[in-house]
Amino acid sequence: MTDFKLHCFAQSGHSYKAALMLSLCEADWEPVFVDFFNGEARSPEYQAMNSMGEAPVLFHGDKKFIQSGVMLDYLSKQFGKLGADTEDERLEILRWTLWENHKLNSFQGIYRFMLNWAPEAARSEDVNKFMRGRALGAMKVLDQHLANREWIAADRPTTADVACAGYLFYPRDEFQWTDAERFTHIEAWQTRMQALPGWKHPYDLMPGHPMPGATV
Ligand SMILES: N[C@@H](CCC(=O)N[C@@H](CS)C(=O)NCC(=O)O)C(=O)O
Repeated sequence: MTDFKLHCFAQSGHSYKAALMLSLCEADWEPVFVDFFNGEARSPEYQAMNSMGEAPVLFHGDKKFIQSGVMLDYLSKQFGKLGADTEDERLEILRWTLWENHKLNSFQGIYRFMLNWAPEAARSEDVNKFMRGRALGAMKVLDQHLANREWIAADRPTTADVACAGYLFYPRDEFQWTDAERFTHIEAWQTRMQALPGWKHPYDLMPGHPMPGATV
């Protein structure tokens, strides 16, 4: 039996943060597929596990963790990896983890969902345009932050880097980014992330890709 079980699905950038952290920590873990696109997260059974109705959910023995930022903090302490060395670093990691959850990954995730997978009746060009602008705005903030530094919150990788990775490694065509919409400092940071031992692409870490009949 594995030490950790992560309820997740391949397209979930919020789940990817936890899956990537487990992989970087060389944890003994297994994914448990959440059939999100068929409504599993809204089922009474799922909501009994997570009243917030979200993926991911992480189990470690009889301990349960909800919210990716909580998982990263817990795993960092469990494995003694990617954590803060000082109080200033701890606060800087917290700053970027709160921000990615509110802006960077939230806007990218909702924009990509609306674009590719929202039910026909919920689709809206106006919503897509708005969310696209917000996502690009957040990516620009991160890009500028990375202009003169290698890692997000310290002089080495921390959970802030794992947290911000959420949606950034998914294929560009899933967001319909144009060739002009490139962020060179983020791309250089992605190359550094990919060089970390244990780094894997979200579609190689979590189940559910490709979706049956998927166009992206
Ligand atoms: N703040 C949460 C966000 C999790 C989240 O929004 N997950 C998506 C899937 S990627 C979800 O379950 N959404 C369902 C909903 O918003 O109702 C975290 O960081 O864990």
